[in-house]
Amino acid sequence: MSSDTIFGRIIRREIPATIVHEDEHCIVIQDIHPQAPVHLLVIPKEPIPRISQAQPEHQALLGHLLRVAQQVAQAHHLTEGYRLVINDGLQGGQTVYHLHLHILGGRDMAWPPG
Ligand code: DGP
Repeated sequence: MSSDTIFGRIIRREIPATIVHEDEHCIVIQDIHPQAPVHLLVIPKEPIPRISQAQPEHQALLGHLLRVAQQVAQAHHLTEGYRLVINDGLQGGQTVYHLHLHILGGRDMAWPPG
């Protein structure tokens, strides 16, 4: 599976996206098909295809993505709570094979997810 996906093209500014955060290691964009009033994607610049393929050397990067998610959620005033989701592979419902963390907020979430 190629690691050059639509998210790689967004990171390289080859196609547009609404970018709400960028740093050395990741970008955060608005999801094009929002599933909640706030639906953001935290995307590492390194194109790791799936969380199941992350390696020990990615530990700091993975921690960074969580910390950025926390800060971006706070900046979007998600004070009542929010959900972080990583879909992995076919059964996990992953459609873009460049690791990303969904931030969903602004409404009550159901459990279990579908
Ligand atoms: P997943 O199913 O976990 O792989 O989620 C992929 C998400 O990416 C999905 O919620 C829709 C979003 N998405 C797909 N293509 C684009 C795009 O071109 N731009 C933006 N902003 N989001 C996209």
